[in-house]
Amino acid sequence: MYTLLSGLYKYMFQKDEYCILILGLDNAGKTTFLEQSKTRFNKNYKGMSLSKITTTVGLNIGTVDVGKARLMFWDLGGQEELQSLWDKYYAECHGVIYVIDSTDEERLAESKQAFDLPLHP
Ligand SMILES: Nc1nc2c(ncn2[C@@H]2O[C@H](COP(=O)(O)OP(=O)(O)OP(=O)(O)O)[C@@H](O)[C@H]2O)c(=O)[nH]1
Ligand SMILES: [Mg+2]
Repeated sequence: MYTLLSGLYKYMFQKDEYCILILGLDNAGKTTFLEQSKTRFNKNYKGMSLSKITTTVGLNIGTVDVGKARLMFWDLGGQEELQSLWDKYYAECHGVIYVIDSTDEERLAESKQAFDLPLHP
């Protein structure tokens, strides 16, 4: 009976969790995108001032609830020396968002190169 009730409770109230990686070069706008998404989708979330966002060293995690789904965003640092860490997270994630600064034409080729980084399973 307990199993039945807890199963019903989970079905009714627990959200499906998905992990989404946010990748892209440093300065592409990954953390800004995540802050904007949290502000837009999470009621009562007072977003931090966008001008206070500094470069990400390591990992920045943000959660956004959309309908019955809970999206856990993993926003990784995009600096060159941090890019080798990206593939450590692929196995754990359900999806990837790759952010490109479309106004930074000089770095488009570099961005493609980082996107094409070989995987090291
Ligand atoms: N005008 C404009 N500026 C933006 C936009 N998105 C980000 N920026 C600015 O670009 C700079 C870098 O943004 P971040 O969100 O820190 O970039 P990031 O990809 O997280 O960088 P790393 O953490 O170093 O990998 C900041 O000064 C932002 O304010 C945008 O859509 N428009
Ligand atoms: Mg960042």
